[in-house]
Amino acid sequence: PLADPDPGYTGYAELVGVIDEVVAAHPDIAARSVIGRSHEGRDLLAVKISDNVDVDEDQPEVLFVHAQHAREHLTVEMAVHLMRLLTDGYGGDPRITDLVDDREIWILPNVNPDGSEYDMAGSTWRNWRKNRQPNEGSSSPGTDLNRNWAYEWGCCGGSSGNPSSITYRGPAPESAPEVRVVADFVRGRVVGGEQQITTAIDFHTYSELILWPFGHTYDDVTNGMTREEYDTHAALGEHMAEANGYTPQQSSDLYVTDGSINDWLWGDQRIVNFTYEMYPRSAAGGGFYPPSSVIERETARNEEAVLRLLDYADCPYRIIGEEA
Ligand code: 0X9
Ligand code: ZN
Repeated sequence: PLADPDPGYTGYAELVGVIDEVVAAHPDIAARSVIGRSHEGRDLLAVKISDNVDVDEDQPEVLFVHAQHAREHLTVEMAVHLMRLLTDGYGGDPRITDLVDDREIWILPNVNPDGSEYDMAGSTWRNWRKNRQPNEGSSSPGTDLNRNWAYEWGCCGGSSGNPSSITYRGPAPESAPEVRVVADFVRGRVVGGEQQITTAIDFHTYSELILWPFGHTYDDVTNGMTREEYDTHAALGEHMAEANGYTPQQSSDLYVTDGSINDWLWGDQRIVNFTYEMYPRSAAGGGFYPPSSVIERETARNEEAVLRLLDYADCPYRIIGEEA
């Protein structure tokens, strides 16, 4: 049986409090905005971290997405850790200072708050993955947000058309309000015809993996990805994995998925991007519910890997020796 909800994990109200505290303590480099609302009406928040935070400067932008899957609570802790690392480190740590000065960093600390709250609200964890949107003609609620993105949606046997499945793709791409809001946010970062976000990580648990697109096909080179583009993802994935000890691989090597954020961010928006599957490596380490005593260690573990991505965000292709 699953253990009781562990009060060491950050619920939605507490998360909003942490965000407000970070922004209040560092108003010159941290700002929050409401980018939309969840199905149940919770604010979907974005935290921007950069110097001159209230100005849209012409700097490479980096996106971090957390908690598409409700029960993967360690990913919310990862967002909290990154907010604190990048703000507390500013002015003292020269590497962090330079990256905050020269990048615009977007952290979406919980894109599925309805699901996370539901997962935490009982006397035991509920093992919930999807959002909490009702499904017409079914008593099973919820869409798997990471099967609802509008690139090759439902193409390839990597999602389910059955509302009771944990990988239900929804009735149409972007039918989940949470996906629509985040997709609109990302599309909104196209300025002067150019997508400002160059690189991204979508945080999940568990298995200790760094995954890159595509998930809908086993092929590495496709109509949507050249050899150079594939090699860039692989090299950057391996460079980050060297720092955190995760296993780097193409996402379809895990299993085929369609409608994932990874495939959309690359296939539709040309953002070099990765899925991190955080701690633990296997179910024996606690699966989706490791004790909160591991939070500090397992979020700090990704600091160097994240800083490497921020570093390469000016031109990810330079990791394979290409200019553009
Ligand atoms: O199935 C998923 O959505 C992810 N695994 S999880 O256990 N966190 O649910 C893996 C997604 C990897 N595939 C792609 N990103 N395409
Ligand atoms: Zn997940």
